Amino acid sequence: MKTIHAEAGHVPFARQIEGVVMSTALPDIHTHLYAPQFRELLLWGIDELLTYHYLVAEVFRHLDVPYEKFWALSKTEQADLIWKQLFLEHSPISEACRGVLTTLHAFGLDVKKRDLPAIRKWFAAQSADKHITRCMELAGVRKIYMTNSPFDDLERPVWEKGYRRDARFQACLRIDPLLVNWPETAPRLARWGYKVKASPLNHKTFDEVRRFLADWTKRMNTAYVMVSIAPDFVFPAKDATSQLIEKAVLPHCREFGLPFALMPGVRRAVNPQLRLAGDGVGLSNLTALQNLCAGFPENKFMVTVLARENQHELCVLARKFRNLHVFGCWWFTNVPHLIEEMTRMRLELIGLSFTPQHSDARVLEQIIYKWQHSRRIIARVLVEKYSDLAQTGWQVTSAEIERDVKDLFGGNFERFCQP
Ligand code: HDL
Ligand code: ZN
Repeated sequence: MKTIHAEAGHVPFARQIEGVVMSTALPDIHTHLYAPQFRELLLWGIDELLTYHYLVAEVFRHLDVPYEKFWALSKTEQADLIWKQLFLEHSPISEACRGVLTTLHAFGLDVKKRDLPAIRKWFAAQSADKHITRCMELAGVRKIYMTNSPFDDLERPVWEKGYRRDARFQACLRIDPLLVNWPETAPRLARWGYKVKASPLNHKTFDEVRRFLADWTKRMNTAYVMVSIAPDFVFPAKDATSQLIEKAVLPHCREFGLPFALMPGVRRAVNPQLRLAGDGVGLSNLTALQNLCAGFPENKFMVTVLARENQHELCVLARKFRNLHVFGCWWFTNVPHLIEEMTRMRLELIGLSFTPQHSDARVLEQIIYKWQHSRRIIARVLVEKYSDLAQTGWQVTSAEIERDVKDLFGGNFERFCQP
């Protein structure tokens, strides 16, 4: 078995690790992308890239026009404004700006020409289905996990009509309205034929919510059940969120052998005038997560938290509970400095037993930059960690590096999902 010697300055060692990390194909376990059958729900192309809500938030820092004036512009006009402000009048230094350029460069487009009309022309010549495969190849993504909501009025009809599976895409059941807005969601379930009552919550309602979850789990063949939740989420508690989790969602996930994907820390609509770009972050009390993992050892929890300040405690909880799988650098933590800090912390505290990243891509081509940027950082941290190992005289083989990277890039997650 070939052993890699990590003497100082032994270039192949670092090169070898980088090569494995940059080339290992992986499942992207949380995105907002859709199979082409969902038609306009799948966003792609330069104007979608430029009007990504991350860039909308950033452009308003340079604009003093009323929010409504911006929203009244066409998608192309919004993209032109963002290109002018964030790329031409100020260097595109932010991670979201840089990401657009990384993506264009990966397609072989010459960004130094700064020729937006020419870029638009190139995208206009692409065909969606071939473009999907090309983006996945450039990103090294072998499967795209979608975010699928029965509560989305555009998406639900596609499922009810019957969606012809696309092997490149995996459905994931997203249930935020059920858990964070029960009073408004209960009447919707009732309209759909589920005998639920908004209040008082009783066994009949819990059973009917489970029937709803079972119907959609089977219709979607979902990989997990996911919710994003506010920083003030407490468990256990008498409120609808906690009661529905305890008496409907967790029993459902046990029955179907599904992970419950919990994403705490989002403060929705802190600035509603920014629309999708208006959400913020708050420090979560992870005692709720500790109580869930301890109280329901038969349930599997896959968790990513939004506040940087919660990351260390999440790693410590993962050391205590093997039914907790840590994943990704979510949203506001998906920036180089924090990806490096979080990946290093996780490797040092929980070894190789986690999934370092997901893209959260909303626009198809984003998987290219989100994965290229993250792979480089993860490779850099792994080179350092394997070098630390080599200082002890331990010699890691290339097969072991490939095994470890495959585990980080999908292997751990896919084993965690197995019923
Ligand atoms: O709730 C979520 O899944 C978040 O990822 C939000 O969709 C957020 O708007 C986002 O796109 N973050 O990257
Ligand atoms: Zn997301």
